[in-house]
Amino acid sequence: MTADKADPKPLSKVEEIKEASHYLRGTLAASLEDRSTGAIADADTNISKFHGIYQQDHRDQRTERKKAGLEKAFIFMIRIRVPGGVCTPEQWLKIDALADTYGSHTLKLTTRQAFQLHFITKDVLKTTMQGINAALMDTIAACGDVNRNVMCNPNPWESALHAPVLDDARAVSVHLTPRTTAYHEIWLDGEKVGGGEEEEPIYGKTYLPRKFKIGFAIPPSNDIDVWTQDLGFIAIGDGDQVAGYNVTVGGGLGMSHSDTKTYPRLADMLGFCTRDQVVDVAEKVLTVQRDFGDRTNRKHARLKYTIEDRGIDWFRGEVERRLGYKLGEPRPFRFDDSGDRYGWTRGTDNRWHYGLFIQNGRLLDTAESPAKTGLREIAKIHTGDFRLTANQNLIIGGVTDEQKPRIEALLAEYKLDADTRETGLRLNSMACVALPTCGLALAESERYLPDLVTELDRVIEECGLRQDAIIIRMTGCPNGCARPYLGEIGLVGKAPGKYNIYLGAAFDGSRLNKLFKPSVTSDKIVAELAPVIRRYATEREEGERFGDFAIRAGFVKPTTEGRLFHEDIMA
Ligand code: SRM
Ligand code: SF4
Repeated sequence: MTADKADPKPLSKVEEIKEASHYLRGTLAASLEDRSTGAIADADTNISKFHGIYQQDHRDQRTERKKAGLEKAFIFMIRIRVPGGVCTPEQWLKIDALADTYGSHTLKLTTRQAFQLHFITKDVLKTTMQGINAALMDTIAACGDVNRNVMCNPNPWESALHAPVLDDARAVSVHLTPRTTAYHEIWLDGEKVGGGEEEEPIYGKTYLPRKFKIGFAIPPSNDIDVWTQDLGFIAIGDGDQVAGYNVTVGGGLGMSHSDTKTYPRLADMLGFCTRDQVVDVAEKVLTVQRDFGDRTNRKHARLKYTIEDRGIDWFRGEVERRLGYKLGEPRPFRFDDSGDRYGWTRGTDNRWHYGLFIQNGRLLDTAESPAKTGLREIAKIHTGDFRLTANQNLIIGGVTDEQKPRIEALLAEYKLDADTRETGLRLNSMACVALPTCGLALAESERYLPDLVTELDRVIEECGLRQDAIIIRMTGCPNGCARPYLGEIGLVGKAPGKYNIYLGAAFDGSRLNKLFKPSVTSDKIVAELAPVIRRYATEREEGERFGDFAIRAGFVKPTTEGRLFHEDIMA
């Protein structure tokens, strides 16, 4: 399963590490035992990702520790898979307790509907993993060159469609979960399976060339940003039944500032499949990428490059050959937006659902809002479910008429009803983690965006745009974790205190934005954006979105293709 048999280039280093790892064992078990350092062995840092664990270090302490001759302050981030973002109140309580006992007393709700625990040290890594298992959750394949957490629109207002689509998302997730028993062996003291003889029927020994992402969208909501997924399924409803899915392939956002061959790309339409074909289609799309993805260059290894290089017609042909049947013609659908709905909505199942704004998905207790404690109190009495959204927010799902007043009282007591107070800009803001934990961050993101929004809100209020939803997204580097290239305003870190500003993405996630101003220092961002906001307030047409206006008014040129060329996005 090499990238291309005719390709003379050597395989990337990570390919060797995977091959030698005996189905993801590596020397992880020994690394955990080694008390001489807070780190694990270098090669194991690649393998641990497949187990949902990233080795990081506290970046705020780097310089100080270096001066003092100390090793870095090593910490681990654990990503907990939540297929479709749905978990039970019992699971919530257990994960919440783990964050307090072993983590940083915060929970991070991610842009892919998963939980992250930060600041876990090596000595308690295994205990924390066992705690996650006790919550009947796992972290396998939350990271690494495998299929990641499968996303699904948490759509509470069309519950008739949500239930079957969530079932399909879960079925795909289960089918594409690695079969290796290394996970159980290492973290749960499970029985050792001799010599790595087991098989990975779908992945093989070296898994995929790179990460692989799948999402299920339920129109009219495109909250999972289906066009950014390696593989997307757009549910096509037929009354209260799911007729099947339009299938999209080849989305992805990561790029590097320095590498002109990298770029964000929106997916192509592949065809239509029925519900009973969905798992098969997912497997075949994934195996084509397994066999043809570039294993020599990790910056060119995502499915988007395979499709860009070989063409969508070739790709469809290869998938259909493996399926043994042809995909159908895509069916009509419409997306209205890619954001979340806040407050109470009543589903078709007559249950109530509350959409809750959690700034940048960081759940913690602050003096103004003891949000983490508040949600714990809600979880103690809640009989429905929790649904993590793809915009780092949360839905308290399936609330009965009887319970609604109790939950309402807790929302007010713990000031969890921020959606009633904040501007449309803040409610549509999203930032990646970045500093101090992310090893790739070039600039602040999660710790900075809330303050920037406060500054921008002054202009927003002055222009009478308080209620207007404008999507603003920030990341600390160009990898795109908060999907900034789909922000009507996108800010991407270039260096400490410096950001590229992008404008012009579509509100429904169907068009990438374009570079507006390169390398703007933090103190100049508001001055650059204020004139655009002011003109939008006075010159917009009826119902015109900010991203569309930015193009019509000539601030940026439209992107006519799903793919962006490096010169469109880089200075
Ligand atoms: Fe991401 C790497 C955080 C969603 C593209 N991402 C990272 C790492 C693990 C840094 C690292 O490799 O050392 C970050 C950990 C930071 C920390 O301290 O927690 C990180 N990514 C995140 C999260 C937590 C951002 C958030 O604030 O919510 C999201 C976790 C999702 C999850 O639950 O699985 C997250 N990352 C995304 C997305 C958005 C999405 O998937 O919808 C993208 C863009 C879509 C895509 O994949 O193209 C994304 N992350 C990347 C990339 C660039 C990949 C590429 O193809 O170039 C990297 C770097 C890499 O893989 O080399 C990366
Ligand atoms: Fe880290 Fe960059 Fe992802 Fe932000 S976008 S979390 S800085 S890798």
